[in-house]
Amino acid sequence: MKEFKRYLVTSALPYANGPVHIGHLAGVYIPSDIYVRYLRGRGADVKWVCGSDEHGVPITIKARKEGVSPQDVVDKYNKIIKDSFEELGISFDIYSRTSSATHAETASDFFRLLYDKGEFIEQETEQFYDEEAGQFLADRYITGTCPHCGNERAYGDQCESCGTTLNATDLIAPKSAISGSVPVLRKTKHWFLPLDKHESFLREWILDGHKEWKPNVYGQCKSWLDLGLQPRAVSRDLNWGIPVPVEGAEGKVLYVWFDAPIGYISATKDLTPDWEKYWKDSDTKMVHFIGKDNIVFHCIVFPAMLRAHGGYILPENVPANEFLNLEGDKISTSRNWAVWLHEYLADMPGKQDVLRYVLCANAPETKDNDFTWRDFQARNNNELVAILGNFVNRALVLTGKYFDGKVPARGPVTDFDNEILSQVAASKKALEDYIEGYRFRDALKEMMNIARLGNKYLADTEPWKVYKEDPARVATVLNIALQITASLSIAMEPFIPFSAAKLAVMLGTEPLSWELLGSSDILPEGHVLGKPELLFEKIEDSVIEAQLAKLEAAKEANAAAGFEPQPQKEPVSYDDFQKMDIRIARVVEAEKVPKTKKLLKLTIDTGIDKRVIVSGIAEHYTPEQMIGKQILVLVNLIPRELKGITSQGMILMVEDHNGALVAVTPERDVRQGTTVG
Ligand code: B3M
Ligand code: ZN
Repeated sequence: MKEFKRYLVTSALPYANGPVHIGHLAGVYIPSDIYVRYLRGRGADVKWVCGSDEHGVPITIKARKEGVSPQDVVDKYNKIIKDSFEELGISFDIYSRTSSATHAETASDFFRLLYDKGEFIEQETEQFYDEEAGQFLADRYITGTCPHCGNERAYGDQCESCGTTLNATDLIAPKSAISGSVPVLRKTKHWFLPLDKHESFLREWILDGHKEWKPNVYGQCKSWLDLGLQPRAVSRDLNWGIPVPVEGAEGKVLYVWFDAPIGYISATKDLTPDWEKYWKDSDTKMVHFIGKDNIVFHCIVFPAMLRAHGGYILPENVPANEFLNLEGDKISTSRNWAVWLHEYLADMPGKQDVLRYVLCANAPETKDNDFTWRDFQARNNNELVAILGNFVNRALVLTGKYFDGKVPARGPVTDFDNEILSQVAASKKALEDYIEGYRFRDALKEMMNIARLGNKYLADTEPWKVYKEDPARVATVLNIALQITASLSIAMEPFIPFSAAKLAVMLGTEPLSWELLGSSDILPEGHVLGKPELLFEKIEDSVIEAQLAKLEAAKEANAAAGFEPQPQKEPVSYDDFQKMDIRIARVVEAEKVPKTKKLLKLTIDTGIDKRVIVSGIAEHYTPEQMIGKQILVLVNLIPRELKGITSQGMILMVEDHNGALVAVTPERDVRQGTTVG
């Protein structure tokens, strides 16, 4: 394996159009913070850069919605994000912004160099243009009817109702979201990066050269490459972003995904005058931490850009994570289904490490994973408090009690002592392998194993029982327990740095270097310890219930906000209404229609006859739930054939806000056959 002289670590630049939530943290920022803290602990030459991504269409949409300028939006969220990261102990060397002057210049020069080298293709395309607003429309700015499901509020890039990806030109009756006018197609010129030109290089570099990448990352790259790469537009018609630095490009800016990764370079420039060493010297190991939705940009597009430019190194690894869900549901900003970092910090003061711990323990490293508040509570109470906190507390309190808070002398050691000490020593290598292999969950478990070993050691040696008879043996035991505690404080630092710092104070040491981990002589005899305090406290049910209530409220607010009653239909006469024979009937038999998921076959008593109705409610009602129920039925609906069964009528149902069907029934039982009117 190649030895590197220094590291450059990057973490995805959060869009400055909203705060950061636990999904971002578990996917990107906690793992990268662990990685970098570990490297620093080893004394490595490492620079870690991040910053906010302040361009792109979503920011302009948000600004328009809130009636403020895009600059206002990014200023607001840049501050919220930066402050909350800092409070959580996310220890970037720099948190920059893509609206900085350095970045504008860097990105602009980058584009210009590629342009001058002939690395772009210039092409005219047709794009929707809003004549009233006098501007081209990004796909998100166009709404219309979805050609697949008829949803009248589909966007030019996607229908959120049926989930289909669309082109703006697919929409039926497109409308500009800016002025409401009907947009027209107009020719516009753009610059494209011909990814196809870099395809064979990328194939070799990734598919042959980086088989060690995580399977999810490697697999995604392979499927992109196997599909064949196409030229990608790197400019947009938009008035928010970095102007395309070419004549005749008025009103055009760099595509946000072109300038954002260059933000890593700009941030490094702002961090150190030595930036070129980190970007251009092949002795530098560059690692990009990202979420899975960013893989193509970091593994394919950005490397192609760097290569087209020349002189830059490429990433050694891109350990992208999958997604974190919340209480079984996809995290969603628009539905406010998230735990927002800034709110967590306000609600749970002093509990940064609990969140860090739980998110690392549940990090979606190989597959999507779920965060639940109950699990959060259990991990705090059963792991941090009961295992880690308990061991540290016993070691320190017993030393205070028997040896006046000074590290006692170590006498002869037993085989068991040696066995425990060598297991702690072995943890160092295991931790290193896990962290360097981006397996942070396993690394966290290994750290906890040190505490588990400590507990086992105290439970087996029982110093509190032995002290009276054999204080010298207890001195040895506590000396060893304290050495383990000191090792633990080193191992904790990357994961739970606040508690590690607190523990260092209790041990009366400065933060200790990684190399000491596992040593049995970290604390000399007679060393004076600090005052023991609890590292973690139990989290009560009420705290968890408050968080769950908050989520429930979000769900309800959503349901209320998302509900848009259908507009009133065309007027009908009373005679028209009278034509519909709606009556009370009772379900007498019910069974599932074989080989279907949705259909129930119901036999109903209509008062005039017994008849069969086939109804698409099997996912909402079991046959047993339907039998005996009084329902409303439109009995004179023209019969139709469903799965070979003639269905004579329709049962009246409504759909609730979760899409579940609810039967409409009379408020109390009435005679079968009674008509509604
Ligand atoms: N802002 C997208 C995201 O947060 C984007 C990352 C840029 S990294 C150069 O998912
Ligand atoms: Zn649709």
